[in-house]
Amino acid sequence: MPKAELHIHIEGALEPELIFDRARRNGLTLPYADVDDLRGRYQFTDLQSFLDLYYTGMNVLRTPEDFTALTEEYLTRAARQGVRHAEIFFDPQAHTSRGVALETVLDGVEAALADSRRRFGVSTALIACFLRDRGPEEAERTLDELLAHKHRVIGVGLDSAELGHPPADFARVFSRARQEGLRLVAHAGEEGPAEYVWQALDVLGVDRVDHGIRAVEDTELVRRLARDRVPLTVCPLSNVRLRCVDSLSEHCLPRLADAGIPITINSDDPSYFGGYVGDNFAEIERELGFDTTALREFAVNSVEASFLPESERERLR
Ligand code: ES4
Ligand code: ZN
Repeated sequence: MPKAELHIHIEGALEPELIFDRARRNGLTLPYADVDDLRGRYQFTDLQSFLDLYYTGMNVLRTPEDFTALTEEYLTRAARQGVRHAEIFFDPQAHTSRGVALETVLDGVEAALADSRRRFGVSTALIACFLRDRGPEEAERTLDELLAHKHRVIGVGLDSAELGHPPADFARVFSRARQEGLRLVAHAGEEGPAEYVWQALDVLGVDRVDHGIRAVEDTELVRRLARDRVPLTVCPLSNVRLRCVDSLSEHCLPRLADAGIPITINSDDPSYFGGYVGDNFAEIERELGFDTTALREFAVNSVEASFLPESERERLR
């Protein structure tokens, strides 16, 4: 089934084996005995407990070649699971804040994206996310830096620790990004309340909502998302691993889909959450009993919800 992946953090595709490989190449010592020791620590209680390991893990990424290797590994795995187009998030501030230049990240990632269509059969676009827990002023400075490379990203997003960092705080930086012609997305309603989803829609004016699962708690919001056909990029395995839902069999995605919201299925941070996008499809099929028609609809939604121009969508149908 050809599909687009619309919610993947490239830094979350960093597998433990690559962490060790890059630490060795960069002369860094890791506080883990081996790959199994590191993987054994991937037991999360909430979003923050994951983010702590996520930001530590990416500390081994120093050179353009590190980012190229990371991106090639992701594209290899995604292609094997049927991904034909990927809109890839990256976190500029997670690198610039530790002395790795934005150019290093962009040059390295793009070296892999440049021949992705030919090598992997995957078309790509990049979305730069602001780290909401570092505040709106730093987000504005990050946008200034990004605008020197405007042609290299298709849009901006908002991620990291959600609670206490509402979308409305980022009204100005998103308004500027829109004026620059960038597409807009934001994580909202992952751990945060339905109110944050309203703000993503009405204050930021996003094209898609990342996660958005807590919209299920607000019937008026569910009607709004369905009426305006606002896509949600749902990440089922992520939601279970971060305990945003109790179990996959109790996930709200059937209720959101039945209400008429365009739902897409995505991997989020596949190295940390136990699977790539095909694994997410397989698990929801098994645990939620979706039939082939329903799964195909999620795949079709991902193409329709992508930022691909109409002329390039035929390839994915
Ligand atoms: C993230 Cl699962 C998730 N939520 C929020 N921000 C993130 N950054 C990377 N993964
Ligand atoms: Zn995410």
